[in-house]
Amino acid sequence: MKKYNFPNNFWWGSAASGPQTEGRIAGDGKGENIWDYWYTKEPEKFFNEVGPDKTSQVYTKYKEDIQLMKETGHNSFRTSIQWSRLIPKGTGEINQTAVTFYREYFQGLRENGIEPFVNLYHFDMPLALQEKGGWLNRETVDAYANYAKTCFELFGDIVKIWFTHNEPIVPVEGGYLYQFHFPNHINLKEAIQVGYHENIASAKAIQAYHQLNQSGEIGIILNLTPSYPKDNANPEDVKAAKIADAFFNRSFLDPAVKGEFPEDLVTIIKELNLLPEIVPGDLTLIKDNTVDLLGINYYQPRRIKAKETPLVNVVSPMPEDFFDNYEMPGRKMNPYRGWEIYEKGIYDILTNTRENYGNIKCFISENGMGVEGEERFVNEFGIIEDDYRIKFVKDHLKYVHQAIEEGANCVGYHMWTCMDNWSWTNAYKNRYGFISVDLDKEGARTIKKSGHWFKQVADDHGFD
Ligand code: BGP
Repeated sequence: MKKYNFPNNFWWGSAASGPQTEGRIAGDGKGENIWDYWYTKEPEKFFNEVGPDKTSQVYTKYKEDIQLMKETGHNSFRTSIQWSRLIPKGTGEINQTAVTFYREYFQGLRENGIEPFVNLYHFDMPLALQEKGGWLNRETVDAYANYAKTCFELFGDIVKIWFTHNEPIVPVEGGYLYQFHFPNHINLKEAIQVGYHENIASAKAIQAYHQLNQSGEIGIILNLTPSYPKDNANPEDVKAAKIADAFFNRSFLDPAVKGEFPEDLVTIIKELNLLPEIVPGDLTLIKDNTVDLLGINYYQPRRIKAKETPLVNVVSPMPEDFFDNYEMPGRKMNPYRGWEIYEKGIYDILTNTRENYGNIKCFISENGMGVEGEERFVNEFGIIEDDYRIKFVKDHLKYVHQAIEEGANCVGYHMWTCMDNWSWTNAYKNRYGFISVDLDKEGARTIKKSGHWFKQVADDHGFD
């Protein structure tokens, strides 16, 4: 038995998404989403001007990729359905080519002993719906609920583990606060409405899934960023960290798991006079439709201190009116991506989930290390020697192990990601995969050292 031994039925694998991997094939019937559109309008906003057309070509290579997943120890794998591939305009006609593709893809995974985890929404609003306001428009919630039900009906015989959203806070932050997703607004009122609608949409999808009785599970995937106060002994820092936690974590975590919005956040939003438009019945819907399991994406923590001059900008308030981000001296950084590495954060999240969220069934749905310029680590056999990634995953897994030993109900670990993939405006800047993709050689794949290592860990159910 290994020193860091995990249960025999632990989920080992990785995560990806449709828009980041599939690529767009001319004539396949896919409709436009916000990424296709934004790229045609402002290609210069994307790293090296590489857009969503140039993804890792999973659409044509998925059979080969499934074999590579086996060679890298996967017993499970997450991707997402692209809403605009399945229903090109977001509502209405279904693209039958997409139905065939997804059925074969998911079935192929299952036949090879890889459980397909399927997410419904990974930042990819169909353009036709965005033109009517996207998540700002309540009609999108109903369109999404219908899309979700369609997916369950079309693929529910093969797929038994579903997710309503990946990181729903990101479209809020990127699209309505910090300008890294279309439509690039800066407007807290809109941000709150968008987040609220995503929560309602998630509950509606959960309701639809449970009504169909398909004998599977449905959850949500949240990127949780533990908020650490600069000084634990300073009540103002502690208070500021709690507010950041409410904005960025509990805004989705509490409705998803507890069926209610966090009171402290509601109070702040009320005081700002920014409550969203609520339709009668919404709060009961949220209460009655919580998740069966929780996916946790963890990359880095947030370090927070109290604002030196607390001042809410009443004309255009922002979350940062309530706290300051703090660059802790001496914190460990990923030198290739610029994000902090704090392995214990993963343990703190799992412990918080155990203690304060009813120890809901959960798994690590993303964790990984982005590296810019990874080609420089290629050895004479053409393999990327990513020892830094092995160390990163190992160091996090040790803390996952500890949390499980202490009772956390964590049933798996998925790394971000399988094949190096296209990452929104960062395109191929930061590589994350177990498997490299050579864009100059028609997307040729090579397993990295970490992929071989991971296979051993999965086979051995752990490591020493
Ligand atoms: C996560 C997203 C992924 C992916 C990853 C890497 O938050 O769920 O879709 O983009 O971040 O991000 P980046 O390429 O910006 O380093």
